[in-house]
Amino acid sequence: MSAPGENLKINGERLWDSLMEMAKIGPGIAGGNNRQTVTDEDGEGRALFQKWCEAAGCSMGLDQMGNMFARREGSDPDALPVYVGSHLDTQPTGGKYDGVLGVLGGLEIIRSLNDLSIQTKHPIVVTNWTNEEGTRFAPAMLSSGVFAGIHTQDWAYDREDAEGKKFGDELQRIGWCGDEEVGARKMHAFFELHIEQGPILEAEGKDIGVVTHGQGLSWTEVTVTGKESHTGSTPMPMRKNAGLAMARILEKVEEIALSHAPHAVGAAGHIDVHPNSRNVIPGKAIFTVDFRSPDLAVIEDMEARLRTEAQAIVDAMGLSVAFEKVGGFDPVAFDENCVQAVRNAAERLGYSHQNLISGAGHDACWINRVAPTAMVMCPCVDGLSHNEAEEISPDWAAAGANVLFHAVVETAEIVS
Ligand code: HGY
Ligand code: MN
Ligand code: MN
Repeated sequence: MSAPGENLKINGERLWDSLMEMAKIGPGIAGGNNRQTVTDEDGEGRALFQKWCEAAGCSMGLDQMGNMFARREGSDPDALPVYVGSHLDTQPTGGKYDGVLGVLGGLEIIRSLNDLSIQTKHPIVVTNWTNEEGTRFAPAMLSSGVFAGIHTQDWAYDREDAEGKKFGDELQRIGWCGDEEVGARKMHAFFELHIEQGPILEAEGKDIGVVTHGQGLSWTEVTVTGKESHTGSTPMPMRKNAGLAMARILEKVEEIALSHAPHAVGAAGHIDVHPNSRNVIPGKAIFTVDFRSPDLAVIEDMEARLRTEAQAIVDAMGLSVAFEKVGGFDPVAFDENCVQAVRNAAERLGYSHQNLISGAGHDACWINRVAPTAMVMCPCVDGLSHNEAEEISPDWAAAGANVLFHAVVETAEIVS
């Protein structure tokens, strides 16, 4: 298989312009983005992506979870395509690059192949996976999860947001529910470019992360029930304060994660107290505990200790607690051949690089179940992400896209 020459590069300026153009859709309030899944803004971003893909000569497929597939033909139409992509949906206070760099980096590969009149044997398909973030509709990576056979489509359609709207209804409402059966597509390989969302590459002075593994994730929704009462006239010993119980449980979450230092992490990002009134003792607290580790046994230990410790806390306070596992996946080892294609590309192009375990979850973690998969990462400033101040440099974006370009083209096999 002929490897692409080291002077084969993408057009970094065009990629950067496209990133900035997409960032105008669903703007945040502090310079980032709020383009949450299956909102009208998501629909606008999809339309812009489709317009760009069609201008680059691609045909667009759309499945019943709204996953988008922009196809560039290869010399052998029967060869399984090489897929490349990520997600266009963002957190409510998201950055401009999380997910988007991987989708538009894939489009930039198509544009560059067109510029250079290069044909590959395998078709290349650029993908936008619906609802990677899992912030409006849990869990994260919902649609790549259906594609990989992890979730049923009916279960996914029934997921509800905080206003009780269903995922399937919202997908229909924005007009991006396709006809294709989800998961029917077969892949020769899948590659995803993503910002690191952590501090390691920048701290180590490396341009590229060769992602060998992804850490596992566990989301447990905890519901603590106490008793609403007056914050002024209820004597302290008589209170059944669900908010206080939650605070004590979250202290334990921190303790449990730190007991597995340095790799395990734990926190609650989603927290609701009811009735959330200034002068009512919370009668209910609902929060989602997010545990992660590269080691499955550690995740299982943290999940078990959460339940034991939380039960002991509420028992001592005369309250009650319920648990629901609302998301999770085991640690992931990516395909060695695909990982080597990423490493070869970084070396050929002369980029500093190191092996990396992904701290965040990605669609690639599920697609790795159904196709040979690997990821390319570039640094982000201060390792900051899921924050509107998320930032990368144009050089980092170009480096990541160039490595992605070479890994994809080497795997898709240049024929002319
Ligand atoms: O939660 C995650 O790791 C991803 O950013 N959705
Ligand atoms: Mn992401
Ligand atoms: Mn994210």
